[in-house]
Amino acid sequence: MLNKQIESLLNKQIKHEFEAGNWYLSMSSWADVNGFEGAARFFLEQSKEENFHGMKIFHFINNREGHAKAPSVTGPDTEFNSYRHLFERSLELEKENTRLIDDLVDAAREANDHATEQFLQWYVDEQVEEEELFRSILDKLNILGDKGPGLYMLDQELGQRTADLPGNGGETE
Ligand code: OFO
Repeated sequence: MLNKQIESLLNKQIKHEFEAGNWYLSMSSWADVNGFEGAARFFLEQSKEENFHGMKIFHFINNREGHAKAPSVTGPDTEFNSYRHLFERSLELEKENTRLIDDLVDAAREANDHATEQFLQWYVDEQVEEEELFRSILDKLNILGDKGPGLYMLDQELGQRTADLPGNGGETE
């Protein structure tokens, strides 16, 4: 059974995951409106992943006799300065999420809640991958450039992305 403090922190994390999902949805829309079809697809898939992360915690709370709360989420920005800005902002969001997950792991450890600590290990690993993903895209932008054929090629590559979700053949299964 979850203690109340861990339950409350996990509920806050659900909210954060859905807020991240909304940020990525907003980025997808900005990319679409500005003609970047690849990034529009990429961020739509990223948004689905974040919503899945939130739902995974949602089910975990209720499975452990807690009460998962459907979160009220704050709206993201709708305008971005540039293609590069989308990925810089994404990396910031992921770094912030890594800090929140680390705090949650610390709290679970202090509460001797081994099941939650083990459950959160999936998120710890996911954060390493997600920060690396956005860093690698920024590296490619540095190499290929922010406009012209280089940017077009990168956008095409990003458009190949499929969310790592159950049923999509990803590691999540
Ligand atoms: Fe961007 O990762 Fe969720 O947890």
